[in-house]
Amino acid sequence: MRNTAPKDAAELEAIETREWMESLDYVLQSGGPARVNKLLLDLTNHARQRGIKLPFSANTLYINTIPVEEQPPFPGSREIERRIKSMVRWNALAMVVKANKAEEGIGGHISTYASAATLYEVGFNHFFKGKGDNHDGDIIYFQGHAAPGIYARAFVEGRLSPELLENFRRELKPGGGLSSYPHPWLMPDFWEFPTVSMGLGPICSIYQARFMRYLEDRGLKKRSNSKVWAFVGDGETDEPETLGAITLASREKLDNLIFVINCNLQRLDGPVRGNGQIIQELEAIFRGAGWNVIKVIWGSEWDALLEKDHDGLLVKRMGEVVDGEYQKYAVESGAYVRQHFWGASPRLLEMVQHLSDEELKKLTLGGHDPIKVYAAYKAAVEHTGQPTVILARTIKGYGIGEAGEGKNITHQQKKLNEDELRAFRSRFGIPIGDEEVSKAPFYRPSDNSPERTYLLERRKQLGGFVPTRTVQVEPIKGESLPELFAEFQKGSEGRKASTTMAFVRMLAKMLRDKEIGELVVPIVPDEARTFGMESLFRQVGIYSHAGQLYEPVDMDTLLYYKEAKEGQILEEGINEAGSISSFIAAGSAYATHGINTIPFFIYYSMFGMQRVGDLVWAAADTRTRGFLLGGTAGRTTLAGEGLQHQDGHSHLLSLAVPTLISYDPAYAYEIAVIIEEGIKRMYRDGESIFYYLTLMNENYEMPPMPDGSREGILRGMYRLRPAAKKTKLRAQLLGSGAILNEAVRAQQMLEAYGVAADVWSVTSYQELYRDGHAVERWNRLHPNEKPRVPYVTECLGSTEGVIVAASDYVKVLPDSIDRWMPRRLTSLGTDGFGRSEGRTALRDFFEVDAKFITAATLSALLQDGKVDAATVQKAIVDLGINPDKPNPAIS
Ligand SMILES: Cc1ncc(C[n+]2csc(CCOP(=O)(O)OP(=O)(O)O)c2C)c(N)n1
Ligand SMILES: [Mg+2]
Repeated sequence: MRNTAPKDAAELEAIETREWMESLDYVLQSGGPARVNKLLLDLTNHARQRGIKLPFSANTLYINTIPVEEQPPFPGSREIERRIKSMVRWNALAMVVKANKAEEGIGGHISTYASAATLYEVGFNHFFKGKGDNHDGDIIYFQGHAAPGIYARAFVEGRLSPELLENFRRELKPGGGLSSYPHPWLMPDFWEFPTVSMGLGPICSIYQARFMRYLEDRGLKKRSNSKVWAFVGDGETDEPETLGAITLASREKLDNLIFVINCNLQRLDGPVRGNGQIIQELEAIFRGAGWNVIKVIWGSEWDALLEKDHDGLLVKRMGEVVDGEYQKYAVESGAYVRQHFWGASPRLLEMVQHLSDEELKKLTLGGHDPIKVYAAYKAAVEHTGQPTVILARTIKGYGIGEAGEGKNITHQQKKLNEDELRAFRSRFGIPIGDEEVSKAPFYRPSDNSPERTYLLERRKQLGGFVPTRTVQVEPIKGESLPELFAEFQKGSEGRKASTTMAFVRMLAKMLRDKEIGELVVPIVPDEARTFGMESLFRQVGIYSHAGQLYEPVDMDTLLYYKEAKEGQILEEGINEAGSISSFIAAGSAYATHGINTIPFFIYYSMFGMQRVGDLVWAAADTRTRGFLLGGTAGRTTLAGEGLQHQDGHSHLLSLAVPTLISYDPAYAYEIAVIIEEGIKRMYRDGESIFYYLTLMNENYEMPPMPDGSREGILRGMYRLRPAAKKTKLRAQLLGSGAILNEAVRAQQMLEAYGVAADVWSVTSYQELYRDGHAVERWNRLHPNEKPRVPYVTECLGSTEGVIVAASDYVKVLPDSIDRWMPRRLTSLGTDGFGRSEGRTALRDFFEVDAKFITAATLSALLQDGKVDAATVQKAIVDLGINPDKPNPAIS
């Protein structure tokens, strides 16, 4: 009972607030944190029901998420680990400095690893699992620009020779070198995942984690504790791919996934968020998306200061300073920090009175403190039900001092002068003498040194070295394949079908196959119905970790939307980037998990190569195997859809991907031959290639497979229909994909003009192009040997007449093999923007239909002097061609 009445409303409020606080303290004491949580939640809801609009913030304070009291003891020897880390730091730096001494401009990065060293070392010594005995191994995406540090550690471990380090970024030196960044293609025993194109590592890691669950749920792999770690730059989070799929991870409760974002507050040009706080921004994004967020901002030295912060002044100050200013503290003196950070209030200044300027400057950040990093990693690996992101604050170029620590130029820093090298050496206590230091020699402690003994023991306990790429997979036998695909050689016997339908039937059969059935992974980005694949929903189910918690609206139909925990289809929604990330995970599972999964990713071809081309490139680097299927190929085949949908150039883009083999097939048997061969080459013979096939939705009769055409189908062309009878005027018509039937029709039309034409099916200009160049190169380098003959020349060399090629793709494809043709080539193709129209109108517009092929053939004969101009002119009129129509290539 108060004996004096409150003086005013403000005082009343203060008393009221205090009473509420005291009540809360009481509840905390008597009921614990869980009870406080519940109470606050109930109160919040109560307030909302009364119409109170509560402010929303997804942020917590700008301090470490894990309070000191909850920090686990550090289990290792801090001293030895510090020394190991120092050696790795030195070698990483020396590698870059040396490479640039040896060859000016060769590049490399010092500052990324310098900021991330503790984040990696704690992982290497305590968390990252290798694939040794009793371990499935973790899946680790190393930040691309930190590669020197990862090499340096492998060197200290004794896995990489000094010669290899010497040849960092000079891979073509005798004996080999080290690739600039993680590239499994270039270092197939070392790197597992390419990460250097920013954003691709993070999105691939999410789908990788989900694919691990998929394998477990389908019974293809035992459930394990393996984690997927993705090390990401804070600047890298600006790539849409980095954050674009994070809700999938929380939705699927991927507690096997850990992002470690190295928040050094800088990217290449300058600060990531000079005027804001990247850590707080990312915290809000990830918390909002349902992730477990662990902030590791302040090192242990700050604990005592924070403990003294009874009125929250320090925490408030921490939260209001922007990143640009924090970066400035990293390059400035202790006196500057005292004045500008602590000087914000006399109370703050008082808190650090006992510290010298030097001590103030040395207060470590969380990402450089093994104790804090260990606590975060431990909490992350033990967390269940959600993915975890660790936001670790560091300084870019940490330890390189005057040479660039914290400076805007630091990302590009590649050289250190003698003084700077000496300073770094001394700071990290590397036993290298003053006379030698300018040469930046590598330093590896002796085999029986405490550091080596410790580090090797740690790796042994954790299952072996990482990164290591190994391939241990049982090849498939493929004995049932010839029979499986045999029916497609017969043709459709009068019935009309599209190549997409034919493919879907093949897929359904493969899914039922005894040997490969369970390995097939169909992947669709919300396009299954477009491609007539809905029958598979029911046949094998759509994968869903949660099963199906509702009754689908179409339950009473035969082809209902069936989701199941053991479902086989990966239905990724409208997400080509995610789908191809799944494709990469499934197509490289032979190495990651020792399982030969065979992905078939079917999608709109326009939203493939050009939309997610960089991921296709990364798929190749990853040595991915599998099939990409571009639906409704060709600029004129997909009627109605128009400019953004009609694909006339994906084959041009796919041509550039070295391990991707592309086909534009026209008939079911061609597809059957290609897929059967592909499965054998990739999964029986272990070739690291993948396939791109375009499929169509145009229905026509599928002819039977001509005898002896198998090799030609695979190599790129074969004679489909020889001319009925040979006349004086001769022509060779090359057709592919959707336009092959136009060439067949032109063959008949040309008979009326006395021209006997052979029709060839060109299944792959890309294969013909690669073969032509390979042969040409061989001949160039072997002048004394009998020259080899390109396959195109072999096919057309002994033929007669003009050569006309027509496809539903850009003309540069046939043009690319022109030089190996025995005679000049006329090419028709679909350069230009598509239109919404019907097929007939489109083929007329793009000048690729039978009448244009006929006219082009006659025109070529005119140039050869075989017919006169009047004949061609008459044909143009007779065929109804408007010679003054707009040029489709530029209209
Ligand atoms: C897609 C892509 N764009 C640009 C680059 C060039 N690049 C390489 S590193 C880098 C800055 C990286 O900053 P951050 O992600 O913060 O990593 P840090 O080095 O600071 O750890 C840039 C722009 C790239 N590798 N990939
Ligand atoms: Mg950065």
